[in-house]
Parts: sequence; structure tokens; C-alpha cells
Amino acid sequence: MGIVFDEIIKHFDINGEIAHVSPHGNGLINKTFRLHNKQANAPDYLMQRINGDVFHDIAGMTSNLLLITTHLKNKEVGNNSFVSLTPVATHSGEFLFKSNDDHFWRIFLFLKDLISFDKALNIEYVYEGAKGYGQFIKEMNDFPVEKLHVVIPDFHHLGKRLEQLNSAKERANLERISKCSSLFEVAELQYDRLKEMITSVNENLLPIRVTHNDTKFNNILFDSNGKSACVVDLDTAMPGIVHYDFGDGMRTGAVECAEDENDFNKITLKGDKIKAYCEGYLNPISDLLTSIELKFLPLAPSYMALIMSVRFLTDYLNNDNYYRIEYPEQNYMRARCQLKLSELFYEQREFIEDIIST
Ligand code: GN1
Ligand code: MG
Repeated sequence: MGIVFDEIIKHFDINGEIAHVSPHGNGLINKTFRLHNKQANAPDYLMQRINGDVFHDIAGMTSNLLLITTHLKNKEVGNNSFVSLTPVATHSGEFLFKSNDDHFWRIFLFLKDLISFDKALNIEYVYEGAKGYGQFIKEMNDFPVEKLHVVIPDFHHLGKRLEQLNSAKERANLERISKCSSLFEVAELQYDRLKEMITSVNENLLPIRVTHNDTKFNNILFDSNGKSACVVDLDTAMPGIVHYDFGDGMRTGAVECAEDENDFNKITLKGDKIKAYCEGYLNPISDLLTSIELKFLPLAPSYMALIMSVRFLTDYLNNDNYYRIEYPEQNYMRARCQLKLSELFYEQREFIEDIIST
């Protein structure tokens, strides 16, 4: 991609000497690279180019990152398996560097003993991944949420996401619109089914906490014993409701299929995974959640799968200018799969309620 990495790396306060740079991870928004150190006794690093089309408040996002990682660092003591990300400063003490082509870059220490997975390997990983995200809520519970910037306003506001879809429809090409017409109908139906929760969210009836807001299964790192050890990708960590994290984690961590599963028959749910996810997530925070939070928790996976579907659909109609795609119809496939999951999770709401209440 013609990036002169050395020109960026040299501005950061790193140890050793970087031998080579390789692409890292499966994020859809930022570009991520691993910096491999030449010196065995010096660490590797993780370098990211922040997507400025998506993130307009990069200063606010970096302020959040520093506040959260500092807070989590203080919690590491006595918490032997849970670690925080470590951002690396530039020589002038900033945690960002702007390159000549106006891109923002940042660097973290690379956590070489920890690993992420796009899908849970087995039921223990479902439990542990969920527990890691629950732990994040717990550790941030004594942090003053008002100190955090709202990095992307209305990020998980379903009504506004539907409005964006409707305005994308007005501009989209007819072929794409007609391909999606049955999805539009199902999305509206799901929206109506979730109305009570949506109204409660819009009326601010649910407690605002520090939430991660992007709890995909691959944003949790595991140690070699399969224990969740670190929550990564804090870009959208900001004030939110616990349902965003619980729901988003469930739609990726407790399912059988990929986010863009093409084979409709493979889009299924299994009770044991849902159960493991609920139990893992609630383990660290069962004493913390209020009755109104618990009331809407069973609808959260359906809510989050619907919002993802609407966002993927919007991007498909906008000719794929937001999410990274690997094949032409990927956003359509993602939208179709997430909509199906929204329906399936809705059917599981009583099952989830039973697990939560026992
Ligand atoms: C994006 O880049 P990544 O994979 O961390 C998106 C999330 C979506 C996710 C869907 C800022 O996250 O909201 O859930 O893709 N992040 C942003 O896979 O839009
Ligand atoms: Mg992300």
C-alpha cells in the first residue's frame, strides 16, 4: 500500500528496532499492523491507522483510550489474569501521530502471549469470552462515565440507523434496492417487535455505564489456558447501556455461523452456547445490574443483530463505502445473516430470561 512505516514508527518511543511489519487482525474499519522487533529482548508492537472517515473526534477517542487504559492498569494488581492495553507515546508525549497524508497513527505494546478468535472454539471459550466483557463492565463501574467523550453520537440508536437506511434507499441503485426489498420488510417487523426496548432506550430509562460498544468475539484476547485476559479495540468505548455489549457479544460469540454466512441453513442457534454466554457475562456483574437492565437483557441480542443488519444494509445501498469488504455482495450477506439472527434471538428471549433469572 506504499506506506513508509519507518517514517511513522520513528516518531514513537519504542524499544529495540523493527525488523518487519505485517498486517494484523480482521477489523473492518482501521488498518492494523504488527511491528516485529529485531531484538529478542525488546517487545513487538501493534500499530494502527485510524479511519478518519469513521472517527471524526480522534482527540476524544484518544482521551477515552488513555482514561480507560489507565483505569484498567490500576486494576491489574491482584487481578492476575486481566490486563490492560498499553498505548505507546510519541517522543513529544502524545499518543497519536499525524502522517504527511493526514492519517492518524497510534501504537500499542503487542500482547504476544494472548490470542483472539473470530469464533469461539468451544463452549468454554463462549463462557470465558462473555466473562471478559462482563469483567470490563465491572472494572469500569467505579469510573466517572461523564469523563468520556461520545466518540460516535447515536452509534447504537436503532431509530436513527433506520433513518440512515431510508435515506440510503432514496439514492441507491435500483438493482440493489430490489435485491434487499424482503430484508427491508423483515427489519421493520423486527423493529416493531423490539419497540418497548427501543422506547426505553430512547427515553433514557436504562442506566448509562462505561460500555465497550464493539464486543465482537474477536475483540477479546485469551491466554494460553483459554482464560479471557484483555479487552481490545476501545475505539467506541464510551457512555452506553450494558445491552449493547451483552447483545453484540452474543451475536458473534454464541452463534454457529460467520457474520456474513451465505448458507441460510447454517444460521442457527444452540441453547448451550446461549446459556454459557449469559452465565459468563453475568458472572462478574450479577450484583451490579438493576431490574430494568435485567428486564431488557433478553432482547439485547436481537436488538444488536438488527442494528448490525440495518447498518450493513445501509452500507450495501451506499455502494460499500464504510465497511471493508472481501467480495462484492458481502454487505448484503452480512445484513441478511444478521437479520436472520435478530429473528432467531427474538425467539430465544424467554429462554434467555429463564437463564438470567436463575
Ligand atoms: C466494525 O472494525 P471492527 O470490526 O472493530 C464496527 C462495529 C461493527 C463491526 C461489525 C466503528 O468494527 O460497530 O459491529 O464492524 N465499528 C465501527 O463487524 O463502526
Ligand atoms: Mg472496532
